Amino acid sequence: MATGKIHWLPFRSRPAPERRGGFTLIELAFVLVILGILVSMGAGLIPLLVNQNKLNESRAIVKEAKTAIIGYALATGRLPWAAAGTDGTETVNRRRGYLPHETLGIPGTDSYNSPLFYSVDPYLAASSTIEELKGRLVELINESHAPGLFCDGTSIRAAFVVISPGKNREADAPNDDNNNGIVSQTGDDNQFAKPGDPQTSNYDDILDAVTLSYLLGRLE
Ligand SMILES: [Ca+2]
Ligand SMILES: [Ca+2]
Ligand SMILES: [Ca+2]
Repeated sequence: MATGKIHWLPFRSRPAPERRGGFTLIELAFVLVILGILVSMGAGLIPLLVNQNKLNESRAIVKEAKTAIIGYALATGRLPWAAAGTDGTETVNRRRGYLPHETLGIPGTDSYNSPLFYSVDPYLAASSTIEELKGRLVELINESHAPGLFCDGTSIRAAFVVISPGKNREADAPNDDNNNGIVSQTGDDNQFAKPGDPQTSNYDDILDAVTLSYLLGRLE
């Protein structure tokens, strides 16, 4: 080119843009968009996983409380009364309230750090020996003594229920009838939700129950 003349290269031999093994801007942009979509999908999953984890944790806590109460019945011949306060000490003649966790020697809060609730058939808390407790369970089962605690309307007759108020940190109907967010001695009745009722926008409590016949089986 020292002569300054223009030398036209034949069209065929014009050098093609070289590939150097990297990405073009278009390719990079495309990859970034896909990555962005994947990251946002992953980020969206995190709260769901945290929710599920908390739910499972509270379910396990409620189940452990249930096991501890059965152990208490085996050791003392009666079920504990409910606790009037969150200190978890049972209050004689109290059939609905907080879990008597101090009396049971177990933790009293769920994974949301709310106190657990508890309700008991009073006939079973007023017993004093295993034999008496078994006799009372038989009377409640054959209804020679009126059952005092139900789940799912009146279709399940329970010895006791343990309730975590769940994510909204308040007991929901039908576990709370007077709408004060707690399981109350007065103002709430003796009918509770069905164990394992699905979580909805209105109901997120985690309830577990021990039926009369199950407890009788465990005492025999
Ligand atoms: Ca709730
Ligand atoms: Ca109720
Ligand atoms: Ca209430």
